Amino acid sequence: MKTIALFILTLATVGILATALVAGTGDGSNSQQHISEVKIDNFSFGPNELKVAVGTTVTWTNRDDIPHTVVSTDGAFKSKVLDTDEKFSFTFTKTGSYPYFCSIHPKMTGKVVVQ
Ligand SMILES: [Cu+2]
Repeated sequence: MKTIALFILTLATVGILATALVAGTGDGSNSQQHISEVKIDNFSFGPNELKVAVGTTVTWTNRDDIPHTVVSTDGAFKSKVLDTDEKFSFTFTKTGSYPYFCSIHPKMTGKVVVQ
């Protein structure tokens, strides 16, 4: 009898743990899906072309030792001058292609594609 009781208790515990795990995973993947990062280093944006889902917040971080900006070609977003380790974030709420550049060094270009 004792063995059966222990078996049922174990099943119940595993069930509770599994439920908690599934709920936790759901929350985690939701928030991770909507965050993406671009690093600015050595006069370039990396990744140069970034594909994201609608609703994604993209954060640019300046890892270079000189200032840069992130300016959308069509005016959708525009950062201030970012010094080393400063960040700029923008949330993309519409699908489309968003080319951008650095207004201090216009040869620096990148693109965000929102799907
Ligand atoms: Cu620049």
